[in-house]
Amino acid sequence: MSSSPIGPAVQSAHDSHATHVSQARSRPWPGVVAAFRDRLDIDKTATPVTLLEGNTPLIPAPRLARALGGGFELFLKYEGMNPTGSFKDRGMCAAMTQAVADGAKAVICASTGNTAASAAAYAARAGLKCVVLVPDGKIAAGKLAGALSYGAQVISINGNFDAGLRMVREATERAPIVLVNNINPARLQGQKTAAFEICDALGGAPDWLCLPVGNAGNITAYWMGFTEYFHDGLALARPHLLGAQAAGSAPIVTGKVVEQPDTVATAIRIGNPVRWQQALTALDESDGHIMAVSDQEILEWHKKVASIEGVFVEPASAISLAAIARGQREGSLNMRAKRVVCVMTGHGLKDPDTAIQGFKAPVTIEARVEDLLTAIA
Ligand code: AN7
Repeated sequence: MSSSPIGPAVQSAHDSHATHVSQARSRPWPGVVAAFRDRLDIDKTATPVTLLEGNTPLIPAPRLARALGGGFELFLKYEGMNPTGSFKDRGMCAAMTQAVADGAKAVICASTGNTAASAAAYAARAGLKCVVLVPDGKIAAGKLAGALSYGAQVISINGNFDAGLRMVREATERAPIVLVNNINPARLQGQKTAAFEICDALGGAPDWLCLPVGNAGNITAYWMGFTEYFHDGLALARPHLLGAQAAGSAPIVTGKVVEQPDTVATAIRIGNPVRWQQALTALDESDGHIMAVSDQEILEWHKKVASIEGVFVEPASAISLAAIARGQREGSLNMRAKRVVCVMTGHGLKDPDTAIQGFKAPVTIEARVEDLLTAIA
């Protein structure tokens, strides 16, 4: 028997290694529509429009858990690893699959950035025209670069996300163009698959699922996913939901529409969430909690998740960590002995400017090794 460097050490090592490899090769990940087809309420016969999104890492984060007070188990669901760098790809592949099945020729959305990039990519994949409305000057560089590169028509408006959404809703009533914001139910169908993946990976639901809340589509979709697995006996319980909003854009926390939302986390600069009511229902049914944190706290944890665990996320994605830190400190949350999943919704490369602003410029030295040895801190 030839020896295999990575095969199992016990009997018939060669055979079981070969079986393992051939299975992995014969069943590549097919993307979320094909992987969860039976569970998605979209056209069952449609050919998926996919970039093989989903199947993202659930990364154990023990050092970060200690930095957050310790005594609990923490995992990061790294949704920034999706093809366009955010969780939006899960919903967008479902929405685009349905749109193509319905004979659409063009799609449109308003966006703080990630939805725009995702819509643009999946429209390119499907051969559809794509129009995206973004708030002037308030979109992170990586998102704009994506939307432009994928070939969307990018229109900047003198107004925020909420104004953009009102415009695209009306435009789709007057022109033959499909809306792919999360008002589109197929979006939530795709996004709920993240809850399935987490349950599959953990062998059940976590105790807490923590995430940023902007338009509240994701929290609604997660709750749908956990609830479906629970009702079908694939998870014995459902998690508590912890939602987090930026203090300057916290309509659900304060119970009031925010006319001029403001936060460094531009992804969630949203003052009147579409899925507000469903978010309240999910928070209530899960016996969950929603809280607001300052931009300073967001930026603190944005840095820490990267420097402590090597997971680089965009500012909005760090907000649930800031919320846990504050909740533990103030005594409003008790994570002791719990299994906690924080959703890292977008990749750090989406917003390089905010990341760089948090640091002094690197020192420059002459190209001499003596100078290097002196400079090493
Ligand atoms: C990184 O792209 O609304 O509560 O237009 O990009 O489902 O809105 C983005 C939202 C969290 C909030 N994290 O999710 C858009 C947009 C990141 C995001 C959210 C967004 P929802």
